[in-house]
Amino acid sequence: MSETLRAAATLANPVIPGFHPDPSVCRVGDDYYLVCSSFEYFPAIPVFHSRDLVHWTQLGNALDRPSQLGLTAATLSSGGIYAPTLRHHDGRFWLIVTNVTEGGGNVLFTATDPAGPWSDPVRLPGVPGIDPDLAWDENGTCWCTSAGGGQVRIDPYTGETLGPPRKVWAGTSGALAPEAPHLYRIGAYWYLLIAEGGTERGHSVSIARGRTPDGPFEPCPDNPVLTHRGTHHPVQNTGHADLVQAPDGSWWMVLLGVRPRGGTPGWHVLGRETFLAPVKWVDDWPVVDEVPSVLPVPAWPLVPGPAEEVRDDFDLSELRPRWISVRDRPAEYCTTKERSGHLTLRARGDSLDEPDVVLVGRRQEHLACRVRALIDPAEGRGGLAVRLDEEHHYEIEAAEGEVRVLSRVGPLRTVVGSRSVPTGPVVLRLQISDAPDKGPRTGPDILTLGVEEPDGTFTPLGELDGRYLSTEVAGGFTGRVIGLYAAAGTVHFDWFDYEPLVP
Ligand code: 6LW
Repeated sequence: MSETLRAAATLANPVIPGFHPDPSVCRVGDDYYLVCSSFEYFPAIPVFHSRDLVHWTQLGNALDRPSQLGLTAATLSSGGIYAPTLRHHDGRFWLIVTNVTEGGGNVLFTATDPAGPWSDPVRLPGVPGIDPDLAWDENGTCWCTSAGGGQVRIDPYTGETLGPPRKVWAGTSGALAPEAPHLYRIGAYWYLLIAEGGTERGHSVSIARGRTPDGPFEPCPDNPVLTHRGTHHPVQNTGHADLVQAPDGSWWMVLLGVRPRGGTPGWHVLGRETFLAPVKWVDDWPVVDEVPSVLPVPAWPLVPGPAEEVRDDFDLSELRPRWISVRDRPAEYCTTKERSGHLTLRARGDSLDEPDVVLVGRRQEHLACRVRALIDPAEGRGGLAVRLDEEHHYEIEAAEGEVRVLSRVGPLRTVVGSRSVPTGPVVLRLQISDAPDKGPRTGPDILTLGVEEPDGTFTPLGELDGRYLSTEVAGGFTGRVIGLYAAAGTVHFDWFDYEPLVP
């Protein structure tokens, strides 16, 4: 790649690719921090850091102790932890989320270091709704505004509500799902930013302003201030935004969007991703032209973080922050301490269909990629999986002497291919590439699963259509997660490679 191309690639939008929806951002000095929703996955709420708004490095996960959240088997896919707001106030970071699992509700956490540790939860039983926001006025009063819940003053230290919630603004025109509120004091006004139209193709961002934090709010005459609905733009479903000002005074919006591909109706497979867009102000209203596919070079120096290594050798005592599991990750089922330099997984359920599957995965963040893993199945059965949810996953599974490619799509479970292999460790491989053109019926991508021979050549055992692991087929709010799992007994993984490819 030429230097020019490499420079352009580094400014590609999304700034945080893969299943990273509902971004919320704040700045402290020259540092930006950003969090996303995590749904049924544990640890929950990934926390990112950036010095330039373009390059983001994951610092950790805010909710990394089971005592902070209750993701039990009652939390099905796309349940769990929704739509955080991250703010910095009074010398600390404040994070508020909704746990939609029964008994959860809106909960608040604090930290002095966003990398953690984060506090135990402060519950907010008096705050109804989802997508809670936090804003402090000049008197230090904390306002909590939520979708479907209205607005209420709270004591953020105790979780007590001060008075009953009030409805403040229902959006511009009776559009579907006014949600994701964020309240800001900017100049002479209080602004209430929301998403409208639902998180699908009709998604949009609207804004209203008033003189006080509780309104009354006057809608922007140009609402929605951002939407890509009904356009050919490769980024769709744009909405659920948050605003941040750079130290040079410029304004930026982080938001979620998706990249549907293939024929009609288009399928997105990486979930809702985090994009960045420049914001101008005209007549004290924000103007966002569109979400650029390649970002304009900002006025400040770019600060790329460390390049992500292809291989994880499982040589650290703790798993890196990108690794997530379904609902929980007890040490007796998942450890790097049992066999040195290996990830050891012990099965609970007997397949990825089970709510208590033992899976350690990472988000698929690139449209095309090659993934490899070395498994020792001598004491059990397990493998390499691509998971959208309990009912939509593909996997290559190894047991002593045999490997099989399995597919679960809705109610159908199929053994796609199998073959015998010599006993001992085996390299499993997954390749994801663009689908061949079939006109309007072209799918988004093809997933090829198979084994590597001792001489390194690849033997595919199944070539599967990627549309069945897309949100348009499976539904829900998440995206693909690629990972290692155990389905019987104990399996050991020596390493895991994830290599982005040019599609
Ligand atoms: C979230 C809502 C939304 O609560 O999707 O796109 C929901 N916006 O604001 C789940 O992420």
